[in-house]
Amino acid sequence: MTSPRHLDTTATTPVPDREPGWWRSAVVYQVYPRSFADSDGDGVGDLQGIIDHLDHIAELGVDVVWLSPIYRSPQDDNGYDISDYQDVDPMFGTLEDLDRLIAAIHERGMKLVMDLVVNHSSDEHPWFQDSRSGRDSAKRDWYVWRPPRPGHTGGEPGAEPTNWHSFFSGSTWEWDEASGEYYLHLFSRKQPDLNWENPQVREAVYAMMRWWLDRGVDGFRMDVINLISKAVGPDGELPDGPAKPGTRYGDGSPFYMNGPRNHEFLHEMHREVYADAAILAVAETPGVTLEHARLFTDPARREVDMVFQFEHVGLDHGPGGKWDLQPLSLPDLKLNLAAWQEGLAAGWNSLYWNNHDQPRVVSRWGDDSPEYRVASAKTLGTVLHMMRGTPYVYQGEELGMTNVGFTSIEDYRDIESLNHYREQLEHGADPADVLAGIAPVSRDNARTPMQWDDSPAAGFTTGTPWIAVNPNHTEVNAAAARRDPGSVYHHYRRLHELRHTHDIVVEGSFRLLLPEHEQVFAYTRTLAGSPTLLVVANMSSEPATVTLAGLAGPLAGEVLLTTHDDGAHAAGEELTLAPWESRVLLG
Ligand code: TEU
Repeated sequence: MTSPRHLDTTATTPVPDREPGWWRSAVVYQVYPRSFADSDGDGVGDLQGIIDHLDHIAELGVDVVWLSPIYRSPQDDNGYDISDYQDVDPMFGTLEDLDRLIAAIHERGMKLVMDLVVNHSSDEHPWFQDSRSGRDSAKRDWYVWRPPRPGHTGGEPGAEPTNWHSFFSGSTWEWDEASGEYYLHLFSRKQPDLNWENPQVREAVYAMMRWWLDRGVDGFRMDVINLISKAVGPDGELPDGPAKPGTRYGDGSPFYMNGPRNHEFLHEMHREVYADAAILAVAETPGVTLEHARLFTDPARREVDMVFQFEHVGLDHGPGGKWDLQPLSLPDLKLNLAAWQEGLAAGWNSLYWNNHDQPRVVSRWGDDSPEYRVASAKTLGTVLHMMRGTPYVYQGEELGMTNVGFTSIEDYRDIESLNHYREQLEHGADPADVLAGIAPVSRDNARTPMQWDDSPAAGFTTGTPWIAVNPNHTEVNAAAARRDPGSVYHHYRRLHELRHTHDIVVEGSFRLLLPEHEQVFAYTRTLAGSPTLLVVANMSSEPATVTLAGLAGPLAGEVLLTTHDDGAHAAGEELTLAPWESRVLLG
C-alpha cells in the first residue's frame, strides 16, 4: 500500500483549511444532480445547473454540498452504478465543469463531499468487463464469482449459489453463460459487487479516492460501505439466509452487513487515504446497529466520522418491509432518536429526514395539506436540527417540497420501485394494489425536479424533464419561498444560524422529555457554562397540551425560534401548542 494522503497544496483549486472535527458544527446540503437544475435543456440536471444555483444553497447558510454521483454511468440506478470513477458523465458535463463547481463552492466558503460507490461498480466498468471475460482473467477475483449450487444447472431457478434476495428484488446472483459462473449483485444485476477481500481492489479504490482529494474534494459519503465485507467461509462458501415469507429467497444480510472485516477495511482506508486530511468521511450503513456505529465513529479507532443509521426511517415499515406502510408512533420515533443521541455521545450522528432514497418527510410524517404544510415542515426541521450531530438537508426540503404520489407505473423511473412492481405482478398481485403501496414510499417522491419557480417545468429545464414535475410547484417553489419571510426557506436559514452561533446546539448533551406523549416531541440540550436549550414541538395536526412540570426547561427563556408568533400560552400548570407549533428556548 502507498503512503497516506497529506494536504496537497498543488491541488487544482485552493482547498479551504480543514480543521480536525470541522464537520461537528457543519450543515450539509445534498444535491441530486439529475433533478437539481438543467442548464442545457436536455431535461436532466447538470453541473452547470448546480453552479447557476449555488447562491441559493450558500444563502441557506450551509457549509457543505454533498453531490450524489455524477461519474460516467449507464444510469441503471441513476449513477449509483459507475463505469468510470475518475470521469464525469457527459449528461452532467465534464471534469473541467466539475473543477469550476469545486472552485465556486470553495469561493463561497463551502466544501464539497462526493459520493463514493465502491461496494459495487457498473457491469460496464472495464474492471468488470475484464473480470467476466473468463475465469483466468487477472481481474476475475475483483468481483464475487461462484459456481451454480451443487446438483443444479446454471441459469435454472434455484441454481443460484445462495438464496439471497436483492435490495432491488429477485436474486442477488446473475448467471454468466459465457464463463459458466454466477456473479453477486446485492443491488441490480448491472451493479456487480466488488470483492474487497482482494487487496488489489482496495488499493485501486484508495488510489481513486486520493485522486479526488488532490482535485480539491473535501470528503466522501460512502455508499453502503457496511456491505463490503461478506462472511466468506474458509473455502469461499457463502451460506443461505433465513427464508423470506412469500418469496423463494432468503435474507442474506446476516452474511454481508457489518461483515467480519468491515472495520479492518475502513481503518485501512483511513490510514491509506485520509489519515490527517481532516476530510468529512460519512458512511451510509443500512442495518447498522448502535454497537457497530460506536465502533465506526469512535475517533480513536480511525475509521469514519459519522454514519447514516436507518432505524428511524424504518419505523413505518410493516412486516412486509418498506412497501408495507404502517402509521408512525411518535413515542417510537422519540425513543429511537433519543437512543442514538445518547448512544453515540462518544461518536457522532448524522441527522436526516430526507435523501434521494426516502419519501418527502413533510408528506410522510408531517402534514402536507395547504393548512399545515409550512408549519409541519418547519417543526420537523426544528426537531431534527436542534439535536446533536451533523444535519443533512436534501434539496427541496428547505422549500417544504412534498411527495408527488404518482398514480401510473409509467410515471416511475426508480429501478427499486419498478422491479418491486414487476416482481409483485409475477406473484399474481393486483397492479392497483401494488401501485397504491408504491405511491407513498417510492424513492421517486424525492427525485421529482427541484421547484425553482411557478413556470411550466418549475424553472428546472427548458426541455422535457426526465421525470414529471410535482404539479404543486405553482405554490411550492424557491422564488416564492425566498420572497416570503415566513417561509420554510427562511426558517431553515435561522436553524443553520443557530448552529453556527450557539455552541450548545453543537456540543450540548441531549435529554428527551415526555417520552410517552403521543403528540409532543420535547427535549433539552445542556452544556456546562451555558443556559439550557429547550425544544418543544407539537408533531400533530391537533392542538396539544403538556404539563409545565413535564417540561423541566426554560419555558420563560429567550425565544430563539418559533413557528407561531402568537402561539403557545401557559394556562395554570399547562401549556397548549397549536397544530405543528414548535419553539426553541434558551434560559
Ligand atoms: O442506498 C442503499 C440503501 O440502503 C437503499 O437501497 C435503501 O435500502 C433503499 O433505497 C430504501 O428504499 C444506497 C444509495 O443511497 C441508493 O440510492 C442506491 O440505490 C444504493 O445504495 C445502491 O448503490
